Amino acid sequence: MTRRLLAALAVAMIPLFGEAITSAAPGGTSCASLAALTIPTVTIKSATAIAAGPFTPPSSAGSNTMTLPAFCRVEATARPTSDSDIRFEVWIPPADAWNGKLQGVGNGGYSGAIGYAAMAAALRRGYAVASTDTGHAGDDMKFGQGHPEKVIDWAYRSIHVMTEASKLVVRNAQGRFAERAYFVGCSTGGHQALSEAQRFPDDYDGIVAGDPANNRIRQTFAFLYAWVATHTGDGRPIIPANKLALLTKGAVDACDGLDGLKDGIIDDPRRCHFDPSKLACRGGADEASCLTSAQVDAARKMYEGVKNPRTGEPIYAGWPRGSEGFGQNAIQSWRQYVLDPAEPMRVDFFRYFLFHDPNWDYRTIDMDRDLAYAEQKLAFMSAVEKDLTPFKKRGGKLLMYTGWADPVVPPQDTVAYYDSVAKAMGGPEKTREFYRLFLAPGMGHCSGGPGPNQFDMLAALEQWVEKGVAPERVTASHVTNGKLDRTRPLCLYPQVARWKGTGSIDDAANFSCVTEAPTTPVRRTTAQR
Ligand SMILES: [Ca+2]
Repeated sequence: MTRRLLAALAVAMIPLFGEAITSAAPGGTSCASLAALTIPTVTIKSATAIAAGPFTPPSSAGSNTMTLPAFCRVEATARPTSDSDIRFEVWIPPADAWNGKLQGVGNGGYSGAIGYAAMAAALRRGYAVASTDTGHAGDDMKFGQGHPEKVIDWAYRSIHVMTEASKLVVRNAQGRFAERAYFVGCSTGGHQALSEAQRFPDDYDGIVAGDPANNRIRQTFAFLYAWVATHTGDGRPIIPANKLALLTKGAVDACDGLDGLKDGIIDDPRRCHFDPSKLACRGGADEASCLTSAQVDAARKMYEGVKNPRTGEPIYAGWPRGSEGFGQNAIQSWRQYVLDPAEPMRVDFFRYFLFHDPNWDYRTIDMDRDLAYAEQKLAFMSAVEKDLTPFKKRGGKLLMYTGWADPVVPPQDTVAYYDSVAKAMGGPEKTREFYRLFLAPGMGHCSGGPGPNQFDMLAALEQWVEKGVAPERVTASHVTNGKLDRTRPLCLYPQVARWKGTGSIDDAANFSCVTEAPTTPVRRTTAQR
């Protein structure tokens, strides 16, 4: 009785102190006073109550004005080492709008920028949300020169320190810890997601890892390989941009029907063996409608992927058929990460992170010796640990997805990582108890593509973590010019979506998730024959 009375009085008194909008929560600390919070190695720069309405993030983020509900904005810097400068923000809804949960959001590329758009999306769902610039500003890699601790901050430490500090900030704002913590990221965010599950299993209850660039070192070697394979000795692209769509059309024409449905989508590129020589020009001509032998050769190398020159072993998966050029933007093709750059993408990894030589010549690469060196020197840059026992034991749930037409992170590497975890964790059944993979046919890098590519993995994960309902299928939508024109189920790997034979092929309800025979026939012993 007395406590209720005090609580009522406290609420009634708030306006007298002018804290009606600055208070994050009854029972918590007012927003403004969060600035006085002390967390080891963390400096809080500001804590500001933001009223509902338009909010413009700092100009360096290149973000537009967004319309947001009211929140408490906390800006902070973490310095886990003397060379660290990890900026992060925590946005906290008012108590009555808070869903009781915290969300950490991931980054893209080497992006030294806070992800305001992702923060906004989380805030609108009622989450308290945190994002970091990963410890440096800007997308280039020169920050690593002479700053090994900053490379570690980028690779995995920044997300962890952001997460630990954010939990305390939210606790002080609301008067209690968040009941659940989720991490959501794609691309580098997917790398960060897997890194968290592997390195810091206590950080998050649920994790969404999209199109993960977690096999970072090998992916960087693959970028170099791909650039050299697709450029002339003097650095000009061998395949012109306007022939990429031709390649995709050739691949789709050859493989669309393999899944039993001619719908413009290659369901599983592993089953597609389209050879670009099918598009070869006759008699050595170079025309817009066909490929020269050099162009055929370059495309083959992209599909094939980088191999160890000494042993012949694959180093990293090749790019999937269907990823060559399926849209207008450079990111919807091989252009952005392979053909357009004047030098191999991420060549500064070698210059500033690995060899400490700004003049290092990528043509001197030895894919055998240099890869071994990189994986010894910078092992922490990848997140490829197969044993996820600690994450599973603490009850963590991990949802991973990727686009089968991803032109940036070849999806076969993502599948290979999942399979390697399943093997290490006692098989597919035991792995599905805490870690599930969903493949999106015809989806590009994190979004876009001819296949359905919009879905809500976080909602599926919330059901799993909070209600124990593990996702079997997730409905994905395809939108053209703002109009929904197709839905399909994304199926729990290794299942695939198959049309039931009746009804619209643009309606997910008419599809079942089924198990098909493996792509590689199982070898039988003589006795079994
Ligand atoms: Ca098809």
